[in-house]
Amino acid sequence: MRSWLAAAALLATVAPALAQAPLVALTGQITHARTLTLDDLRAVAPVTITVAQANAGGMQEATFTGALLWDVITAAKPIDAPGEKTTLQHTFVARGKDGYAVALAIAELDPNYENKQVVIAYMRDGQPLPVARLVVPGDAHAGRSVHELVAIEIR
Ligand SMILES: Nc1nc2c(c(=O)[nH]1)N[C@H]1C(S)=C(S)[C@@H](COP(=O)(O)O)O[C@H]1N2
Ligand SMILES: [Mo]
Repeated sequence: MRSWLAAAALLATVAPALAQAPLVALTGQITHARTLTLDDLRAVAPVTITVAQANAGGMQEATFTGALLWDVITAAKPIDAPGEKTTLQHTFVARGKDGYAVALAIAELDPNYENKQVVIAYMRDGQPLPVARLVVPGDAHAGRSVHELVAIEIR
């Protein structure tokens, strides 16, 4: 009982700190460059997607909940290069804590083009994830599913 109370008290102090810890930095050609916390991501309308993708061990199916990358990007307002006639110039490099990096193009996300429901996930199969993860539905392979996502650079 006593240890249960101690654990609950610890969780009560640690959980809010985790929610406010820096999670994913938005950098590059963006008006509102900032580091998003879990609370920031939770403040975005949540999207839930189920993906089945191949990894080294075979096919893996999972359901993820998170913030739509398109919503996060549009709120942060990409800066168009001088002279460019379209916002379709933009690409994103998503990077994990280990340096692993993958690229996305804005037309993949834009509802007027591919409208891919790419999410910055903070839940997997109904359980909170300890770190953020990029999930790219439609990809046959899990290669762009960046684990421990720490930064998204807008180009
Ligand atoms: N940060 C990070 N994310 C990564 C990788 C990596 O090396 N580092 N490998 C990718 C590759 S190639 C695959 S197949 C999946 C494997 O993750 P899973 O086993 O959870 O599907 O993670 C992807 N995300
Ligand atoms: Mo992989």
